[in-house]
Amino acid sequence: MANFETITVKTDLLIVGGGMAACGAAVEAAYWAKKNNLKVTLVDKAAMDRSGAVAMGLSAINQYVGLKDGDNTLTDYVQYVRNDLMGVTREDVVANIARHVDGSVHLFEKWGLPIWIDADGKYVHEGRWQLMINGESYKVIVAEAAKNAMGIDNIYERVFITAPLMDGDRVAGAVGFSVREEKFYVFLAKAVMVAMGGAVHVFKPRSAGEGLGRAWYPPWNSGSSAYFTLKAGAEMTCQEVRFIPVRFKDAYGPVGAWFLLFKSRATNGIGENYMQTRADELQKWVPYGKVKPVPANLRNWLMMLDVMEGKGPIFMRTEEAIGNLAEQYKDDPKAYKKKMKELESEAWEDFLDMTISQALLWAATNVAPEEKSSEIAAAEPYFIGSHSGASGAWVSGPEDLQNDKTKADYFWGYPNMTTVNGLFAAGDASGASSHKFSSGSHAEGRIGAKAAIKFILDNNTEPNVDQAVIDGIKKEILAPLDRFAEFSKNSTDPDINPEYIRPKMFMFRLQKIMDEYAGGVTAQFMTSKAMLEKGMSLLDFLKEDSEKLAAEDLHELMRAWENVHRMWQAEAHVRTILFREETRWPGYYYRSDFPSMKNDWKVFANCKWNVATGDWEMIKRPIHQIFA
Ligand code: SFD
Ligand code: AMP
Repeated sequence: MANFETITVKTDLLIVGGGMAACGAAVEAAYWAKKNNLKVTLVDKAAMDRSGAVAMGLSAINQYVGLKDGDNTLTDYVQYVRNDLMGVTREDVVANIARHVDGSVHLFEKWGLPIWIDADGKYVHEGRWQLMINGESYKVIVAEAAKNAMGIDNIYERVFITAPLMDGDRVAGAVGFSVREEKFYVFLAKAVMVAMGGAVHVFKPRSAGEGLGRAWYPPWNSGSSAYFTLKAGAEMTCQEVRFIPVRFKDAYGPVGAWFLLFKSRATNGIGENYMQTRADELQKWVPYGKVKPVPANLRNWLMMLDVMEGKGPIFMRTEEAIGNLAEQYKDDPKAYKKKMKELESEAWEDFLDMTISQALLWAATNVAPEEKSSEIAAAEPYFIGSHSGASGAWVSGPEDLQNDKTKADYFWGYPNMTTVNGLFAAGDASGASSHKFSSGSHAEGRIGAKAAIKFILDNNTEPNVDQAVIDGIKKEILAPLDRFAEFSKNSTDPDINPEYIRPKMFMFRLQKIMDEYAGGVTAQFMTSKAMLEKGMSLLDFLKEDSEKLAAEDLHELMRAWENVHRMWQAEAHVRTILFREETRWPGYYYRSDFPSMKNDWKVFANCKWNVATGDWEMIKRPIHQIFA
């Protein structure tokens, strides 16, 4: 039997994850912990310098409110998020992030991140809320500050956090294993900050064959945040609000810079602009159909209607946009040439900063963006609470932003604490607070970590976990290695074996179920009660077979558990789409049996897995408007 050495680490605050939210949490927690003589420990499955969504870098900071400069107010930002999410948002949590996000951006700049500056010394905006950056080293810069604050001895890299540890109704730490050495880790903590990102590859991606695995969001964000919080018994919110990003087709290059900075149009196969030809459709989704900017899912929806009518492909008119921007220099050949070179290099840098594979695809297919349009398409669904989706844990808001009506529903003592004592969440891990992106996730990590330190000071008792429980979990986590060792010689091809299923095949099966029954690309993002119920019954079989996962080595053991985490994210999603009997975000998913938005569904659809019974509970929570 696989019997790894067990390493036990005792700490006060445990931060699981090493991405944007975790780096924010690290900087803030280290500051307050030092003042109070507490210990903070951080665990990342990868190396913090390049882990998480910002691994390749980014070309914009998507949340900057500019509060001090008087550019915008908190109300402006809350209205933007509320409208984009068709009314479903926690205004207290959104505003709390928005009032702190500029501070994170200024820290990034201080730490060395180059933010574009115009001739007047002002930040160059991509759009109203977005700043342009030279962001290839964004993550390295943010991680360096976190590491300096924490001290390298308090950071564990390449340790995959597998599950929570509980002490009654309070979190007591986490367990995981090294992906490089035969070591099993037990972290005992008085509070835990969950910041393990969102979930990718729950649905079948568009990429196949030689491009297999390519996705917009990082494939290594595999639903660990959702699994961890669900298994700890935390209430979850917006599990139905997946994000379908429209991206450059096949290499998933982002479109924001093209639409906002380059002011590009997208047109269909016969040259029509669906935002104009389909404008009437927006009336069906009022009040959100008439707000500006048009909500992301409705922009998707108008495009999808064209595609469903066979009017594809859809093109980003890069050549037209670049031509328009250079037009005013036309009479001066030298200035025109210079402007064209500048626009060309900005176009390439946009991808080289954050989605290098899109630049590679352009090079491989002889695309010069100033000459030729590029195809865009709606990608497969992602679970990401920080971008234009909203899935995550249901967390307490801050006390000072509550009113008489909201306090009982939205506040329980510590900002960003989930419904489980001592368990905090930020970034993709916390729900109903979309549009925080990289900068807002960092700010939310800071908010949550400060509150977590306060929680520890108010509840400063040692966690108590039964050794027999830890022994049982260790056995369960390492079991896939034993299964492979015992049975792999029973067949000539170790991939095909009646005794077990390997993680890759398991993932394909999960993705096929989700794609076909829960409204993936193949189903044109459409589903219904009957489809979801059939999908759920197939997920039940998959769950049974998850006990037969086998792993040849440590890397595959990680793959095995990543897919168990994805499966839980999938189940929370299917159950919640089934629960919400309406279509609220048609460009994210469409319920063919409930094809319109309904007033009585203007609520949060929450869910909770009962730790004692294993049953799921579905809960409606009220949406309170706090800002004008
Ligand atoms: O253009 C475990 N994002 C963008 N944000 C912006 O501000 N500007 C942009 O330009 C953005 N765009 C963009 C973005 C992301 C990507 C991939 C692309 C383009 C191509 C979004 C942000 O990146 C995102 O909002 C934040 O990064 C979210 O922060 P956070 O902390 O919630 O997630 P993370 O950074 O991915 O970190 C997750 C961490 O968890 C670790 N981890 N550790 C231990 N055990 C486990 N089991 C774990 N599972 C995961 C990871 O290693 C990582 O450290 S654009 O498209 O809009
Ligand atoms: P994306 O590259 O699609 O992730 O977009 C980056 C940022 O620009 C996000 O804040 C998006 O919500 C926003 N955005 C992208 N396209 C548009 C658009 N057509 N209109 C308004 N905002 C957009």
